[in-house]
Amino acid sequence: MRLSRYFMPILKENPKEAEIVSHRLMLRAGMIRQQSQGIYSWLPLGKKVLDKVNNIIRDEQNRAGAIELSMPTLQSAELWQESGRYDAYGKEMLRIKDRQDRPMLYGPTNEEMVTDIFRSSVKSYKDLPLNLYHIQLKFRDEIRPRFGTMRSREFMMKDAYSFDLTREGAEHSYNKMFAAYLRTFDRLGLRAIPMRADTGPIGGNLSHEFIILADTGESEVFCHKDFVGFDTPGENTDFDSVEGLQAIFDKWTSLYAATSEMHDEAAFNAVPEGDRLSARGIEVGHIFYFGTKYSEPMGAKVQGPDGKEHFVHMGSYGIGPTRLVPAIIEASHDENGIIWPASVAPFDVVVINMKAGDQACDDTCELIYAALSKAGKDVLYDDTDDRAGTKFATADLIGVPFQIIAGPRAVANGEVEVKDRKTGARETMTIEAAINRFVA
Ligand code: 5CA
Repeated sequence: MRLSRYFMPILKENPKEAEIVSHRLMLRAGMIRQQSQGIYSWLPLGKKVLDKVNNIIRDEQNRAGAIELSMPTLQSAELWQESGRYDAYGKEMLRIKDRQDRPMLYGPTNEEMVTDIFRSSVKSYKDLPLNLYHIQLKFRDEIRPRFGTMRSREFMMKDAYSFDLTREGAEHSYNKMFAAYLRTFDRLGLRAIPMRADTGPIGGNLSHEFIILADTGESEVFCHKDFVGFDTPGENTDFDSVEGLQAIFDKWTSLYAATSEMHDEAAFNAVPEGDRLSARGIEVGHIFYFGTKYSEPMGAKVQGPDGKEHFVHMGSYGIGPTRLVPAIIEASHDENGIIWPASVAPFDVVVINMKAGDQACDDTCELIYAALSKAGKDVLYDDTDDRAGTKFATADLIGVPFQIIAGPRAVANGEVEVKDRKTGARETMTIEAAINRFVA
């Protein structure tokens, strides 16, 4: 992508409304724009990162055996009257009427709708276990939307819903998502700790929140510090192995970890003082097992091997991609801007032409841009006529992992500079070596 033809509205000044660093940097880097309170557009640079986050989430959901579909944002109130949540949900639910005066709502979550899909076509235990997910916008009329897309009113959620014949089966389904979440957050460059959590309006009694430790987090959390160094389940994790997944769950819940709602002071004090971590955190995922809370009132049942009808045991599993993007920034930035982990970086590398219009600089940059693009790299080419200093600041701000800098002096020697955004290390090398560094 040539920057001269891209749309990346960088802000020079620090936006006053932004209280935390991720919100400030997302606005400054031209990733998002607020349209009304708690409702955001994702501009091209932000959209690229969000898509990469979603693809990692999708990949790990699929690996764990979940199946993607897409449900609408607008739902009929009738479904929610069946479960009893239409009245219970309160003011967070945005209620709308259509032209026939029928009550509708903008979905804050999808338990009812997915249960309706399930009951309409699954009739036998032979079709279980089943886990259906989608990545879709939600709306919650939060009292205090804040921190940009960290807590917004319209936000994206990956929500998965599992169906099993028995409680034991449902626990295995829960463990699959538990392990998938550990892998997902690891691939996003984050250390997320599963903590026992309150279930709120979703219901049930088994629930974990996945929390990233960050000073700007909204949750108060308490845990054993050893979680910070725990190994993440590997790529070869067998999601069909009941024992294998139980072992992962047991290990990751063997030490104390709880959010403030579930905090047990006495149990925490039993942890040796030097191992206690009392911190703030960002909730990036939340999983629930709630048994037959929805299947019973909505009549979602299957025929079991005993020939009888059984209400299915369900769980739901949420991740917030539009919260994850700022959470990654909170965990990875410096005074100059964002430092993206390679897995979600909007571009692999940025080529900086320090003197656009200079024939040798232009030729060198074009050559590198073409070679890397041909090799399948996602390259941003800063071909604008901005001052070199402005270009460096922009490249640092938007956090692309590597910069290839072509200035007249180096280019005269057939050389360019390669800068690592994270370490700041710069290395001068031949043009060919620079290309090979990313292509090889
Ligand atoms: N149905 C269940 C799981 S599918 C559910 O709704 N869970 S939740 O309420 O905990 O939300 C799941 C995830 O969505 C949260 O962990 C969080 O990452 C994200 N999320 C929730 N509310 C917001 C919000 N206002 N802004 C941004 N992300 C949010």
